[in-house]
Amino acid sequence: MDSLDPQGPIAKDIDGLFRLTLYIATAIFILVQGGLLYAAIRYRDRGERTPEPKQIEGNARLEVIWTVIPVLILASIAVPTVDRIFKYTSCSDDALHIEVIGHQWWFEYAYPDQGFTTANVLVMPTDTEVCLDMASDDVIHNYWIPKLNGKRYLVPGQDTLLLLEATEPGEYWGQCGEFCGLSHAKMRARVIAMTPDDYAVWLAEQQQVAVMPAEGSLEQAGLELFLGGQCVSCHNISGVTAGNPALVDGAIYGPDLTHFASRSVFAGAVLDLDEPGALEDWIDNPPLIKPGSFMPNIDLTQQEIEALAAYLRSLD
Ligand code: HEC
Ligand SMILES: [Cu+2]
Repeated sequence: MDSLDPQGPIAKDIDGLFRLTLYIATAIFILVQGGLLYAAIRYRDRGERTPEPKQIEGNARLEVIWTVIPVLILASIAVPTVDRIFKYTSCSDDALHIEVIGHQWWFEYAYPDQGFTTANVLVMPTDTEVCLDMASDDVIHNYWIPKLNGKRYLVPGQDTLLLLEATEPGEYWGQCGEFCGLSHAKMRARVIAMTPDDYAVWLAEQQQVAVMPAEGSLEQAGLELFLGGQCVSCHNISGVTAGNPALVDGAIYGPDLTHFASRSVFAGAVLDLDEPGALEDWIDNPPLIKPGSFMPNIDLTQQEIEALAAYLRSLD
């Protein structure tokens, strides 16, 4: 998460603005401090030998000069800044649209043209302008992927947008940039940029319904627990659950789990799916891992947890 290591054209453009300002400020610093040092040494008090300085009162030409120069300096920063502000507050017509919905404490991503929803990991193609249509389901959040662009607020009742573009395939880390409650620090984001070909494969996979476990397997037992218990009232699994809680107005719901195991990280991108026991610990007691989590501790037995985890791991 390093905004001084910009990746992609938007972040590099903004970084150019930062550097322009930094260079101008550095030049002014050297000039002003140099002048100050020069005056302090050249005109220091030499006791008896100090000549009486020339007394000056008012100088119209000097005053015009030291007003005009700062105006020009500020204008040289303001003009490109205002230009970028407008440039990055609207998307071009052929941009790829992805919706970002902020929740306490995870980011949901909807791909409206393909009709599926995912969470925590935003997948996008490289060399494509991606337009994030952002909203919040509860309080104010802030979407920030430092290597790809600056921050932008997610505000309840308001639509905001943020542009992302990556040139290199890879992982880019992010973090909610606005204090949003107890587990704000554990509300992270992961962006994965793929080549357009890989992205097309990923899209096709995400549009499939969930795989069904084999009859009599541990995964099958997990699926039954999932459908028979509370899980189903908050999570959608396409092809498995009857309704999608995200579509019920005002409902508290969790991430779509249809392709849960295709994501490297979960629970607000703070837990690693490859980490042994991480998923089991999460199912066992979510508020212990993320204070205040809206996924409750359901008091499951170790056996139930293992079956549920096995089932969730099969959802790739
Ligand atoms: C009251 C609603 C609710 C219930 C019931 C519930 N969950 Fe959740 N679940 C959530 C919320 C909210 C999150 C997101 C928590 C966070 O990241 O802060 C979540 C996150 C998860 C995640 C992580 C998903 C991801 O991609 O980040 C898994 C896995 C999960 N739940 C499984 C289950 C299982 C299994 C059950 C049943 C034993 C269950 N949940 C019951 C609300 C619920
Ligand atoms: Cu937040």
